[in-house]
Amino acid sequence: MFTKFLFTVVLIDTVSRCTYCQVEHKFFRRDYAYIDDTGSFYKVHTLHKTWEEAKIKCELEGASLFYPEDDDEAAAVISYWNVTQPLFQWVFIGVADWNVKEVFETIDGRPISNVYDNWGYGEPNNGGGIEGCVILRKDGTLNDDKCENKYPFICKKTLATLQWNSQCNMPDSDYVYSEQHARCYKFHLTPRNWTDAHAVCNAEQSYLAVINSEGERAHLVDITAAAPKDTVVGDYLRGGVHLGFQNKKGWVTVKGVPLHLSGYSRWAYGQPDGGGNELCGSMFFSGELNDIGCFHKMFFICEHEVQILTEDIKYKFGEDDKNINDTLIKVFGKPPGQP
Ligand SMILES: [Ca+2]
Ligand SMILES: [Ca+2]
Ligand SMILES: [Ca+2]
Repeated sequence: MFTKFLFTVVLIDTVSRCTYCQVEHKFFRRDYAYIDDTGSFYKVHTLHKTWEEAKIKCELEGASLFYPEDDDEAAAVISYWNVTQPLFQWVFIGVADWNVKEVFETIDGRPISNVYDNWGYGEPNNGGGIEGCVILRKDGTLNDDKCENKYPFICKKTLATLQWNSQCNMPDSDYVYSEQHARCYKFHLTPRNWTDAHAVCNAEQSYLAVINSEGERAHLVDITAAAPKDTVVGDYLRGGVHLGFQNKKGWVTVKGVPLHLSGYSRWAYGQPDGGGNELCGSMFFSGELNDIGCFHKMFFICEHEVQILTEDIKYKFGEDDKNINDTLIKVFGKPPGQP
């Protein structure tokens, strides 16, 4: 009950006072909740994933796969999970024998005996000889399970490690604000295929960049020219970057706008030339557009629209204050603002 009260206090505080949020407002992302008792943010992921996929997903969100430090954190997080996803019986946690077989360590290399290690009866049993990843059951006990099974999971970010990018109003300090375009961009130097690039931008609360004007094209060309691309070795397609448009019975941006209505649609000479084989969008380093096979690994740029947090809260809880209040009552069991 005490924990529920603190959730409520933090959210109301955020709604009433926060404009461009800073660390002191205890805000990480709109999809993460802050638990005061543990000094950390958590998100219960509902899409089931393998242990490795879960670990990567948390990292893409700027967090890490949760594991309990101690009894108190296990209790606080299970209580939160009971409120938000009461049907989930267990979640993957950031503990596995990823280093030495049957020696369980956290994802940051700590022996499990140094953190929460309340194994269930008879566990870990390495069932079938293939159990190397740990799940936390709703009763608070641990079990080693198959890493390839797909389960829900929880990501965690500690307040102590939160660094706020105040210009972009987001926690990722790699995004750079452009005053002219009133938004932020991040040039990704890890080449990915178009679909993965799209997913990475989404995990960063952004989208694969869409050029909406000649000025924005010039800006993306400048960002691309400045990025230390030559240091990146490996097997990927050089000379262009993935952008947020694709051919879905016609070229359309990831914002759902036909490309020719988006404000910029200058194809490079002879492009598009791929027909059904090149269904994804990119630009050459010059800024002219090129259709490309979606499987090609390339650099890419994410675009982030700067929003104030009250908008974020509305996005999460509904359009008006009444919806926000109703949702808080439903989740936390008492009307906000009442003692
Ligand atoms: Ca087991
Ligand atoms: Ca844009
Ligand atoms: Ca092409």
